[in-house]
Amino acid sequence: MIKIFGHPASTCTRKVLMTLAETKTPFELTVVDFATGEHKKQPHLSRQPFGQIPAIEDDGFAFYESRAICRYINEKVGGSLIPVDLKGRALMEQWISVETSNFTPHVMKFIYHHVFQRPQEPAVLEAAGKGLETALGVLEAGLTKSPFLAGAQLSLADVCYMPYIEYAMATPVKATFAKYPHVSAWWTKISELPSWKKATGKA
Ligand SMILES: N[C@@H](CCC(=O)N[C@@H](CS)C(=O)NCC(=O)O)C(=O)O
Repeated sequence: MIKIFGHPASTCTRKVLMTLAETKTPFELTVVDFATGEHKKQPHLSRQPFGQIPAIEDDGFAFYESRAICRYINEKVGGSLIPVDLKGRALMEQWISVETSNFTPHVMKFIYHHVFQRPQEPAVLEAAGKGLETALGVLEAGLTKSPFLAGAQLSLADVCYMPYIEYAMATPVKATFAKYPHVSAWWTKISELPSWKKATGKA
């Protein structure tokens, strides 16, 4: 049985929970208690040396990094979240890199400020707002070409954005997302998936 060490409210854990739900993979979640700083102490530091979540252990094989964990799970169980064709895989990797480098650092500023009680300076939010608009414009253009980021089917590219958008929708940047019709339609479609409801504890 795959063991995940994480927290159900954590964005990075949710990518993994979504991958597990979508691939119908059995797992056991061990909650790492952020409130008591469990992530910064042993034994968690042996699982994740940066003191972050999530981490995984599968039959004695242990590693960390949410996106690597998602790829591993999908490949291990023969899931459909990694395109089989070379071009589809290239697009998936492109969009995951955009998420990591150009989307998440900006959207997280709003999530910290409005959801996780970590106030950000106005100048930081202003810069993040500009970066987010640029990223959303690029996503909008991509989603005019295909229903999902890497083509005709849901892939890990879509999964990697989901936890951040879920929280962003509870902040004032919901209005920014609404300016991008293809992004909005894509979010409506993927956030209604039963697997996402399961991953976020709504079902
Ligand atoms: N690159 C890592 C980032 C993990 C990460 O930032 N996790 C957050 C929770 S979503 C965390 O543990 N934050 C606590 C900290 O950084 O001290 C991954 O994708 O797994």
